[in-house]
Amino acid sequence: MRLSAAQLEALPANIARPGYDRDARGIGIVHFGIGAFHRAHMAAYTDNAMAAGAGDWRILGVSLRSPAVRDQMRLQDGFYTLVERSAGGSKARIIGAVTDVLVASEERERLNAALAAPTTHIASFTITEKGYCRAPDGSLDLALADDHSAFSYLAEAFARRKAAALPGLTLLSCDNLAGNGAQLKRLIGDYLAARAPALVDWFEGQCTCPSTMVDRIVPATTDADRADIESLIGLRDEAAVVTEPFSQWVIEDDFAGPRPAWEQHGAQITSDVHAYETAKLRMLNGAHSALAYLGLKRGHHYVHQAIADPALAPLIGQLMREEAAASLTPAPGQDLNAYADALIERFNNPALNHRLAQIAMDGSQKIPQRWLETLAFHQAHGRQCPAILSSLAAWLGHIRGDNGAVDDPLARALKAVWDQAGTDGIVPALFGPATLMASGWHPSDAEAAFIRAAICAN
Ligand code: CS2
Repeated sequence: MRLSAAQLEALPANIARPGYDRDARGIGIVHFGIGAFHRAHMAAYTDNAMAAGAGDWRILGVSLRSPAVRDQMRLQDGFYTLVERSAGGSKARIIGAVTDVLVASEERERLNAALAAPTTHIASFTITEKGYCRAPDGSLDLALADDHSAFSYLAEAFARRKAAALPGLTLLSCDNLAGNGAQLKRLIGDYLAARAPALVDWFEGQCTCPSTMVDRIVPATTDADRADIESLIGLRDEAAVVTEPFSQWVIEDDFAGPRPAWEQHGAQITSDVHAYETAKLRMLNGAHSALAYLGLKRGHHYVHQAIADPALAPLIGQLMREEAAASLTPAPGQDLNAYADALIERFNNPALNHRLAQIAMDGSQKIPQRWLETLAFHQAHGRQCPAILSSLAAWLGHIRGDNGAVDDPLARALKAVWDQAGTDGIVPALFGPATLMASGWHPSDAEAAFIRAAICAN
């Protein structure tokens, strides 16, 4: 039997279910990119907020193209199980915050109407790094930002809201980009300037784009997880998500209109998220990517295996503490050493089975904010970062194809650079000025030599 509204009564008594009358609540949020991360993070905070008080904050989930999540969730009336897993065991609850999921390209008008509804106040995003359609220099790539990108749907909705004299929206990026709100704002501005210039002033005057730091480790759900959850709840749940007990959300206090009382359920609303965001990107995500490429090379499959490898653990410690943390200015009360300790403990969670291959995906979109900014900082102070440079060498091996097929929007282009430049030329050919991975970090001869030696040592 499948989990659905009609089956909630059949759940075992120890499985918590939404503590509010869902049908009495309206939609206040449209969320783009309704993958496992959103379901384990923002949707759970929103579910808690609705259980604790009034508020029409149900979420309409949007997939830009893939019907997979829609097909899983529609049959279940949007309900799904959220399981927190640690060495101590599993804790499951049912989340009801998501009303429905639609595929944008199939239900364009319905999406448009939802975004333009007076009751909708927030459009939020977990569309992954590549969903932002950025060119290597960070500007909007208009060829990527086509009619099926989030930008195009937003522009249509803005036109309707403006015509109806409705207030703007809060556009909430929950992706792992540096200054994610500021980037979203700039990219939407670029899109409108090119495609709908009459909306630029309205957007700038009416909408806001708070930056956020989002953190929860959410491995892709496997068939084994679904079987396990079926035995836990007694119902089949195709949309279940598995996560760690830890969760963190820091949000810049810059909303265009009302919002759920997320801060009463663990979120921090602050005037400045920068220190948290950069620490998370450079320390957690930076270490994650290093574990992925170095770990795959050493034959590991999961994060907890890679972090337990004595050949990798010291290097990860060095990357987090001596390279990433040393590049940061902590906020008052932010203890980066304690943060590194906590991250190592989370990486060690043996119950999560977080696949390195999942983290290794889309490296071209991830490593600028995870590694290259740290490299640039230290280079400016005359220092080298051996742990990051070793990780970069492992990534170069990865995109050459050393670990098998490469899942990255730039996979072909990166391979072409490799084929042309070879080991001797790959660093300047990929990271030099006006190259695919050009950034604020300009590799010195010594850094290039370090990476080359690390590639050859393998
Ligand atoms: C990971 C992140 O897949 C990846 O690249 O580094 O998804 C990471 O698990 C989350 O950002 C943790 O909050």
